[in-house]
Amino acid sequence: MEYENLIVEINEGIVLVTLNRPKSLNAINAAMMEELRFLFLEDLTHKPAIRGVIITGAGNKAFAAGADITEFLQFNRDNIEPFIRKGHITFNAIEQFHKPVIAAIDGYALGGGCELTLACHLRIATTNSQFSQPEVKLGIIPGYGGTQRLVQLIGKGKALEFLMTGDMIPAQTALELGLINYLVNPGDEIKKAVELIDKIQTRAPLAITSIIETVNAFFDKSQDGFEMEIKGFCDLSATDDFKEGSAAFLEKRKAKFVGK
Ligand code: CO8
Repeated sequence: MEYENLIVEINEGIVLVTLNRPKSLNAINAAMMEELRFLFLEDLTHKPAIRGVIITGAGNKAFAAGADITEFLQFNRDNIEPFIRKGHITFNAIEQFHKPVIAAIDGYALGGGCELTLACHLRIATTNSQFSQPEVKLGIIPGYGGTQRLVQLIGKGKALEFLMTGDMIPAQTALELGLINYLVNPGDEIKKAVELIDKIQTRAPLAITSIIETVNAFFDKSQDGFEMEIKGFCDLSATDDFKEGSAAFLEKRKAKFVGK
């Protein structure tokens, strides 16, 4: 697939995905959603040497100002569901991706754009950033998992306030709420994301994938996260990396993990 709404660059195993519709503040239209789905469920699954993914927005005004409102008038009760389901499938794939996915936010992260950041494993935002789930002002609710992931991240009370007011909250407040992991100066968001991926890469890769799966299981009612942790731990105890990690500690040297 040719990407027309995303720029996808791979550099030293880090995939930099830029939402690229700056004239519409990177609003997520149906075509961009399909490209994101293809990227995470097809394209990247064929690329073995990926260390992590960074998602950012083109320009310095927005990460993404939500779903593309110009497409809304065509929607009705009979035709909307496939679009909403595709958003869920895509954002679930991002959440379940086996390597760290980090949102690097500079500017507005609104509606579906905010929901996209919530599906990422970690969020870094600049001091210029603002967050909102303004759907109630349009007569709808978040449709890409926002009602669930926001509660998971900041708790029910704050999430209800955020969702029912549709207020814009500045990055500093987002940091205090635990909505973002790091607050940085504009221009430093990608650097900080690379720094985190570099650090995570020094840890055992199979353990990182297991952490992602097991933490996600906590929020999945069809899974028993405790059982998954037991299985994950036992499986990892059979890996070369477990032997290497323990030996390196005892020999007072840095571990060299191979992902086996
Ligand atoms: N969709 C389409 N175009 C947009 C969007 C958007 N979400 N946001 C901004 N734009 C466009 C504007 O229309 C404008 O275009 P033009 O230059 O052609 O007039 C351009 O981007 C620049 O925007 P503004 O002139 O409005 O810039 P301001 O700095 O004055 O304001 C704001 C910036 C505050 C971000 C303002 O643009 C705004 O409020 N945008 C809408 C935000 C919003 O309501 N987002 C939520 C959408 S609903 C949603 O995301 C639900 C997801 C799940 C359902 C999916 C169903 C398929």
